[in-house]
Amino acid sequence: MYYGPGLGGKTTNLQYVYQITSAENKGKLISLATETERTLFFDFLPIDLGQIQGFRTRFHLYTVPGQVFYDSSRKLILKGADGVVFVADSQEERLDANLESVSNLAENLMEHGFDIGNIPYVLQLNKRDLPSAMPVEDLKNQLLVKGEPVIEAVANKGEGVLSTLKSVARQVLIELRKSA
Ligand SMILES: Nc1nc2c(ncn2[C@@H]2O[C@H](COP(=O)(O)OP(=O)(O)OP(=O)(O)O)[C@@H](O)[C@H]2O)c(=O)[nH]1
Ligand SMILES: [Mg+2]
Repeated sequence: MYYGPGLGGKTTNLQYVYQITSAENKGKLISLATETERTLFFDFLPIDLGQIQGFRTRFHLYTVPGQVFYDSSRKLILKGADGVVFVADSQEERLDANLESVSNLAENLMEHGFDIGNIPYVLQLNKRDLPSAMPVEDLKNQLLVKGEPVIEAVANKGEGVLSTLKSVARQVLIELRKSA
């Protein structure tokens, strides 16, 4: 599941994954959006990542709406999440929105009995191309929750998108193995 502040680039991550995945390995990309392309409820993309360590792996990718007032949608979708990608917007003027979204995530996870400290988790620092992007070290200081993998991205160009997905997928598989 892709979480993060509004306009941070969550939907863009899914669109890129959709674009580069061959037809036989993906289902439909379903987007429920407003007229202005803001996610209203969620985006959904089922994909097949092929064989990983002898497992045939299928993932259901979801994004949630980042806008603060859509919290009930976020809660509902978070309920079934096996892993979370936090898509941060690197621009300095979005720092507060990033921080608010991280604490909203931690709260909503807790409500479902999950611990942000245990769930597979990746921090994606998106929009690295923009002039007001904060230094990576500063963003890490502000946004890291537990020493999770950090991936720099320019999602609309596809940079960092796949490595983000692989990183969270790997963690999810490790968790599944533990419970198998
Ligand atoms: N310059 C730049 N623009 C980006 C990047 N990633 C996404 N965008 C643009 O940012 C805008 C918002 O991206 P979305 O993917 O719709 O953001 P979102 O997180 O899904 O937003 P909500 O659905 O409202 O939560 C779009 O115009 C994207 O093209 C990036 O790395 N750099
Ligand atoms: Mg969106």
